[in-house]
Amino acid sequence: MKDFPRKNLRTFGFFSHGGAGKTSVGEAALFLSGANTRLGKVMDETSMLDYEPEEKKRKSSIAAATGNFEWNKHQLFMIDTPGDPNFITEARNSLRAVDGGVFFVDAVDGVKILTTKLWAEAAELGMVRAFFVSRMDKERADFATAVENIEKALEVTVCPISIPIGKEASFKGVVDLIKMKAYIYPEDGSGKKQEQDIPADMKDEAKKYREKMIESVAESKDDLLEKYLEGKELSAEEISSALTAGVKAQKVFPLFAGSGTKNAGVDLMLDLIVNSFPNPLERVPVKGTNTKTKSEVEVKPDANGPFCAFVFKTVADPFRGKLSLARVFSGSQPADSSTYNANKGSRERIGQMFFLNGDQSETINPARAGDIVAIPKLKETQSGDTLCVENTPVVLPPIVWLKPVISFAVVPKTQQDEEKLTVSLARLSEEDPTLQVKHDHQTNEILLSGMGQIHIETALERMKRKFGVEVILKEPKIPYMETVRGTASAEGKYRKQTGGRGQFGWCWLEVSPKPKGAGVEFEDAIVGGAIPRNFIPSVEKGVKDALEKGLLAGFPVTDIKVKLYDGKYHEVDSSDMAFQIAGSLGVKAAADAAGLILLEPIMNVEVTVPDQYTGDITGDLNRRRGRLAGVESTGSLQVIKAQVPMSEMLRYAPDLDSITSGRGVFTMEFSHYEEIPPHISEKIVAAAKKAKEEK
Ligand SMILES: Nc1nc2c(ncn2[C@@H]2O[C@H](COP(=O)(O)OP(=O)(O)OP(=O)(O)O)[C@@H](O)[C@H]2O)c(=O)[nH]1
Ligand SMILES: [Mg+2]
Repeated sequence: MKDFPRKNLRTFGFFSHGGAGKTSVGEAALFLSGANTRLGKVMDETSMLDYEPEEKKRKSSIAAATGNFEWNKHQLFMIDTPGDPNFITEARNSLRAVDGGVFFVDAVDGVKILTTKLWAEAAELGMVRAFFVSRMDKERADFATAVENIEKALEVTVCPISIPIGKEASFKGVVDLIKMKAYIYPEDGSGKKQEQDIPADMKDEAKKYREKMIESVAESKDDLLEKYLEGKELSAEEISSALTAGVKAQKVFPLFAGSGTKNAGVDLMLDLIVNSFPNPLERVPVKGTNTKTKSEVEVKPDANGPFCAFVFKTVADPFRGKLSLARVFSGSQPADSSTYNANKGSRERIGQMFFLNGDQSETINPARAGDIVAIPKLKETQSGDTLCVENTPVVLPPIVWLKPVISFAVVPKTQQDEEKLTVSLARLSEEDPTLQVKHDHQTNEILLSGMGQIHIETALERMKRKFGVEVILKEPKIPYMETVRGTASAEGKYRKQTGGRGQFGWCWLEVSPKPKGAGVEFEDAIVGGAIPRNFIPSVEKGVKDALEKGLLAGFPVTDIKVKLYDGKYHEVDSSDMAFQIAGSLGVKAAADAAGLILLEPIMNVEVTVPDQYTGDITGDLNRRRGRLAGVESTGSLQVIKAQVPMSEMLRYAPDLDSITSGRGVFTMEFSHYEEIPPHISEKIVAAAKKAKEEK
């Protein structure tokens, strides 16, 4: 790559829900610019951006990929992000690395929730934004409906710059509304367009959209608006300069039409990025905190300022080791040097640095403001950390990781797999902290939690490919608990006389319920030495072991108080073991008398869907024994909040998908334990009994 002045740099990302055509347009850009010698295709597994084997297999992106190419004497850093909710973290974090965003809308499907969420996050970051209405050649593609849909769903007015000529199989090209010219793109995907006059049957439509464009552009420029209202013609230059000002002020949102696979209309969008997106020194300053003075600071985009870069992604590469992807916001950093991680408070050694084009790398030195670079082998740095100069230590806002919504138990396939499993899972979760690993002591399972089943499955495929570790995926056991309903007392008596020395332990216990979440309490209320001091811990151990193993269906007993208030002993035959057994028998008898019940984990669930699905969702949550906590609306979306038992939510993701045709998303986290209704509890107890007998 040539050495470009900073003002000739642009960074941007592609964002939207899955399948809207981002990667395909990214491939068209790489091909048009000469960064790729052919037009890569997602479907043929020839995409440079979807290069990971798991992406090729699924024919969709699972990770953010960078492209780095030249366009009109400018250097463009492009990030193509995945749109599947399973990998939404990759898109959210990429928002932090770019100065502009192109939001993709499928001409067939319109805007989906994920796009709405990313749009809102981009707005909060003060990012300039544009739209690309893609897949114009698909059956049922409809440009006018897509535009209407965008304006309603995102509550914006768009500024159309190009509109399609024809649609579905007869889609041929686009009309450039600034120059008022038609461009016809050849079928071969070369992108070598032919300029023509606007077809006669499209003149009215082009005029209508041009008016919409001028109204949008002129809105923020009074003199232009006046001239337009007086009916005077505006020149292409006047429109372009107002457009650029409006885009940079985040008041104008240009919109393009086209197709990635046909390589049509993509060049116009790249022209706009070069002409109207800010260069890295013009972007809004990023806010951070100086860790020395604890004061808020602004990191100005200054090429000569102190070095400051944000790590937005980490890749565990089996060959290159760990790669940290960072966006430089200020200053520069040479290779073979050291930098400072302000989050960890430690120095990091930097060897080489790279630009990435798909999985191809190009060494660069130094890294400068605006660059998106890959840095290998940083020791302590994680995604979300800030690299900077030690005497001006700045921490940029860390990444707010989404909480996982689904858990599976993983079982190593072989002994060899078992040995490498913990380390490999740790590396996966370093790469992607929305994957969480937990050892559940109660069920003795290794739990892997993530954003969805596909998220977990692809992570495990990656683990197999990168580290050679294989596992079997199982639904996790629900961590039920047991407790007592009332207060009751009973004796626990253990006596054995088998010639010689016997066994003797005798205790009286009272059990009573404790408040939710209080756990287990053991009280020693023995007076007058009914049981000698040294045997009281034995009773306690017997009681606690029995509670841990469960008294009803093999689940730990909680929220219970056990009081030891009387007992008997024998000078010769009493022993630690005898009192442990007495304790366990006593607590079982007392708990039986007090009434044992099963508790189940209840989750806080939040489902976000377009209006029309609200009824279906609340009905479905009802059937899952959910309790509705409220419905809030934000724009055209409804957020439904409910508390639902965990056992009813294990397979929620695919069900939500089928109810809403993929237009719903949800989050879920643990809330509290609650008593299970008797008819369900009976089944769990019977199953536990059966399992015990079979053992
Ligand atoms: N006919 C037609 N198909 C397209 C077009 N763009 C993309 N496709 C197809 O639509 C599917 C999705 O396209 P992608 O480019 O992978 O979409 P994406 O937005 O990157 O999807 P994710 O990576 O899952 O977020 C693929 O099968 C493409 O071949 C287009 O303009 N016309
Ligand atoms: Mg993609």
